[in-house]
Amino acid sequence: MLNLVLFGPPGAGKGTQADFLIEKFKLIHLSTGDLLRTQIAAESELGIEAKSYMDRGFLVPDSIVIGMIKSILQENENANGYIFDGFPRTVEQAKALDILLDEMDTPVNGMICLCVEKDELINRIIHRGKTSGRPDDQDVSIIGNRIHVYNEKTKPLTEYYKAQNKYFKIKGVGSVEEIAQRVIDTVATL
Ligand code: B4P
Repeated sequence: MLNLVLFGPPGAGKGTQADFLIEKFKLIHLSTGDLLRTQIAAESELGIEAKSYMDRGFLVPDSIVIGMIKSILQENENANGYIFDGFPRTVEQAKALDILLDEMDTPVNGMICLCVEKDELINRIIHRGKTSGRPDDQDVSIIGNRIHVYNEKTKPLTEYYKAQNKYFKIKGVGSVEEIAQRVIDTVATL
C-alpha cells in the first residue's frame, strides 16, 4: 500500500495535485473537504453541523472527521493505497490516522507539503470563489481566518511528520503540470 498525506494551506493546490496522483498511482482519494461538502449538500445531520464551522473558516470537530475517515478505510481495505487530502489537520487527527492504519498493518509513507505564499493563496481562493459557490471562498476575512487556523492548528503537524522522517516540502508555485512532476518525482523515492 502507498499512503500519502497531501498537505498545505487552503488554496495550495491539494485537490488539484491529488487528481494527478490518483491517475499515476491508482490510489483512493480521500478529501475530507469534499466528503463534508457532500454531507452538506445532502442536508444530513452531520452536514448541518459541519456547515456551521466551514462557512466561518473554522475546522470541523475532530470526532466528526475521524469517524468519516474510519468508515471509508473499513469499506476499502484492499485498496492500493490512499491519498489523504486535507486530512489530518490537527495532531489529534494525525494520531487517529496512525492508529487506524496500524490496524490495517500499513503506515503513512510520506507527507507531501505544498508551499505557497499567503497573497497567492488568497488570489487563488477568491478566483475559485467566483464559480465554486463555496461561502468560505468568497469573503477575504473568512479566507484570512482559514489561513490563520491553518497556521495555528494544522501547520504544527509538519513537526509530527518531520520527527518520523516523512516530511517532504514541494514548491507549490508554477504550472499545475510542473508541480505535479515535482510531486510525482518525490513520491517515486518513497
Ligand atoms: P478543503 O476542501 O480541504 O479546502 P482547502 O483547504 O481550501 O483546499 P482545496 O483542496 O479546496 O484547495 P486547493 O488547495 O486544491 O476544506 C474546506 C473546509 O472543510 C475547511 O476550512 C474546514 O472547515 C473543513 N475541513 C476539511 N477537512 C477537515 C479536517 N480534516 N478537519 C477539520 N475540518 C476540515 O486549490 C485551491 C485553488 O487553487 C483551486 O481553485 C485551484 O484551481 C487553484 N490552483 C491549484 N494549483 C494551482 C497553481 N499551480 N497555480 C494557480 N492556481 C492553482
